[in-house]
Amino acid sequence: MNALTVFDPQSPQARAIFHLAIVAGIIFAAIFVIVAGMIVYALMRCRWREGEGDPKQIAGNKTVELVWTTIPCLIVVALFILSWKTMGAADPPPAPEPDIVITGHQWWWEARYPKSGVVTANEIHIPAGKALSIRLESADVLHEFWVPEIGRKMTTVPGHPNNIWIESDHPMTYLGVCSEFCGTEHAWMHFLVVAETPEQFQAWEQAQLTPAKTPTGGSATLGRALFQQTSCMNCHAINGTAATAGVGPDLTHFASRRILGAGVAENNRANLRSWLKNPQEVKPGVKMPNYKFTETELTQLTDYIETLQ
Ligand code: HEC
Ligand SMILES: [Cu+2]
Repeated sequence: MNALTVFDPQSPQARAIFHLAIVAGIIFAAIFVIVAGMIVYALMRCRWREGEGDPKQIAGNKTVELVWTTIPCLIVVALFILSWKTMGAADPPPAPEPDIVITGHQWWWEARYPKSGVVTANEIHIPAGKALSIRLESADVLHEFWVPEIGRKMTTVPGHPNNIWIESDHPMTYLGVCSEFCGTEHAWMHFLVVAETPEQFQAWEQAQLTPAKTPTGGSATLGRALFQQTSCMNCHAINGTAATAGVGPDLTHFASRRILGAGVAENNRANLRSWLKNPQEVKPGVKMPNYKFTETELTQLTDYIETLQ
């Protein structure tokens, strides 16, 4: 998986932003060197010496004033044109219908694909080589969606959808983060963007659309009953059961995902069990209660959730 960096752009959008940053950075560095250099030169060359009067005064010199007005104006105009072109490449107007609607929640990300009906959380799959129009919403407070290698940053604002484009040149997995402080667990609001070949993406979409299988007997069946008898259904959805709530992540294919609790832990059996035992210990402040399950109940529930491939 890629590290979080702005110096390794992997999409036309991110490259446009990166190139602007480099060009602007060079211009700013040149201005700094010239201005600082002139100050140092003036300090040495024109410093007061024994027996010397004031240097020649040139207040109101037209040529000098024209030069130091025109050059900065030209720099500003050049930066304006460069920014304008970058915005055209990195941030074109959104598509009429978004490819993915991503909603920031305290402290996880929901992803809905309106065209296919897929709903998932914290692991966003995209086909490589295709620009996708993303609509960003918030369920509660301000969050910020940021995958530095493949797109710009954008705030999610309650009641005001924002839009960005993301794209990946090739199949690769990227780390994304929330980059706007949004409460206790802001630091654990990570997500993955998994760019795949179009075939892999289609297969993933198909798999996500299948309802959860009902376990046939054993501990997992008891776990399923537990899921339905406790209040899990008030917050979670599992397609193929009566659970349809959207307060917490959709769990229909939870076991196929790589991360748990928006990146606080790797998704494996041991971590899932700790989560169900006491989510507050794994992710303090998390909006899921501690049910104080017995060891047997924990095993049953873990067995059931592990079937949600
Ligand atoms: C009050 C709402 C609420 C209830 C009730 C609730 N959860 Fe959660 N659950 C959440 C939220 C919110 C998250 C996401 C937390 C985060 O990552 O910050 C979550 C996360 C999870 C996750 C990890 C999902 C992921 O993609 O990382 C699992 C598994 C889970 N809950 C199972 C359960 C089970 C089983 C029950 C019932 C015993 C239950 N939850 C009850 C709100 C709830
Ligand atoms: Cu956040």
